[in-house]
Amino acid sequence: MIRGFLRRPIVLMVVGVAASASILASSPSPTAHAASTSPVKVLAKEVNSKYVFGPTKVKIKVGQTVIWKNTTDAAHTVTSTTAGWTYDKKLNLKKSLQLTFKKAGTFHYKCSYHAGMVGTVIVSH
Ligand SMILES: [Cu+2]
Repeated sequence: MIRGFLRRPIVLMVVGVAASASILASSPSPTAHAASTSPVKVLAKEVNSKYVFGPTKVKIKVGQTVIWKNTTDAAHTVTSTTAGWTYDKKLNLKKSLQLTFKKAGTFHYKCSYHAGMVGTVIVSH
């Protein structure tokens, strides 16, 4: 009588552990991987009365995102100057753009409004 009463909760516990183990096995990428793909920020900013992107050059991994944030009092663009990469977006006042790079390569861009306002994203595996 007492043995039969005890057996049931133990069986339920084993089933519970097996179920949670299979959930863990099918869950997506671990924390370490997520950290390496966190977004990188590039600011549109004013330095010595000139608008610039800073950092001018960023290095990221495939699948990582670049966020351009406009901290200036003017509108800008992020416009590709690289063959095979079509990108031309307006970066309005106080706004951000974000783009996830899915291919390795070197991607140069400029602001269409301000000569010399350029940047580069280097994407590697
Ligand atoms: Cu600009």
